[in-house]
Amino acid sequence: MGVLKRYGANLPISARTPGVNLEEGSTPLVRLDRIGGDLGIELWGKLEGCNPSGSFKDRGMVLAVAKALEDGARALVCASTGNTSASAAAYAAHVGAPCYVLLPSGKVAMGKLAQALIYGAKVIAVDGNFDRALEMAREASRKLGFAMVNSVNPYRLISQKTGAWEICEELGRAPDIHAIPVGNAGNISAYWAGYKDFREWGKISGLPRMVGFQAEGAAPLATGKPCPNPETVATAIRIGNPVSAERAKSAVLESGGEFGAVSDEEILAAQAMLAAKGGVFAEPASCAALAGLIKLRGAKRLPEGSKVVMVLTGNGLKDPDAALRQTGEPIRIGSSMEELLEALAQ
Ligand code: AN7
Repeated sequence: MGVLKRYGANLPISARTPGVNLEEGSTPLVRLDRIGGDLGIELWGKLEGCNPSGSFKDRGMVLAVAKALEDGARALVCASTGNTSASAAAYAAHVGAPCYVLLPSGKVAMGKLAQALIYGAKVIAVDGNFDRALEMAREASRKLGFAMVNSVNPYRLISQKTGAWEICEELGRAPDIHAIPVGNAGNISAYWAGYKDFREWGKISGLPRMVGFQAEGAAPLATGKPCPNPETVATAIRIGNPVSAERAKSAVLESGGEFGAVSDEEILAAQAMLAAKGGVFAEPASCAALAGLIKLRGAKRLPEGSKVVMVLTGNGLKDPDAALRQTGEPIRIGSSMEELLEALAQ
């Protein structure tokens, strides 16, 4: 029914807020017993790739865009590693607003670039990384009076809390551990705030430990050191200077959780495992969460039998190149049955 309909009573909307709706949210929470069995835990995946533009960004974008319309904004602007731009462009198209997106040139997965373009946004490829593109987008929004729809926009994170609310409603409690990839650090902050809301409202009693995973080449929070030149196969989280760093640190500290870093190899291995043992195809950045859980298990720091939810933030179809680089080729044959039988017997 869309996030604003399902949770409107708990979101800052009024009679003047337009009812934007792409039927985002209410995403599947899937129990992954084969992988959970390997890790000695009860593992659930929140399939945020099932949102209309294929990532969790839609949850926050719907409110950010509704508020921008309510405030009479002339246009939307964002910088993005890909998913924010796809989401902003989709909602802008749906409501008929102009949209400008700044992308780090050559570092955005093909599917996301295709989305921003086909939804009709004006796409600008910046010869710089995401962090620089974000500075430029912020300045442009100030100069030109456009609504900034990155997670510096407070409505984004408020509405992203709905992911945590859905998990608690479905499980009837909070998980023991909440695992999530971290880039600009907005989503981990939003989930923590969402869990705390539910406890405050008396709907759950316990809170999860928040564990956030970054890619080794872009891990300012895991290492505690700035990262001026982030690099990783998980381009969605190729971010060196997270905007919500302080909020995310509080989430980890208050919840007794931790940040961790995983290598590109570990991320890709987790992606293959999730697909081949779970039937779920998530993009590399999303798989940093599973890679992190595998690492915790290896270090004997994943308590046996824990109830664990990982947020699979984006759809694997957005970045088929990354998957194809690690899979084999199909077996090629002619059109005879002999060749087919031979291939099937291999
Ligand atoms: C699939 O689109 O920052 O820690 O510009 O696309 O809340 O930033 C994307 C981030 C995880 C990290 N997984 O979330 C953007 C952008 C996927 C993502 C993250 C992103 P945050």
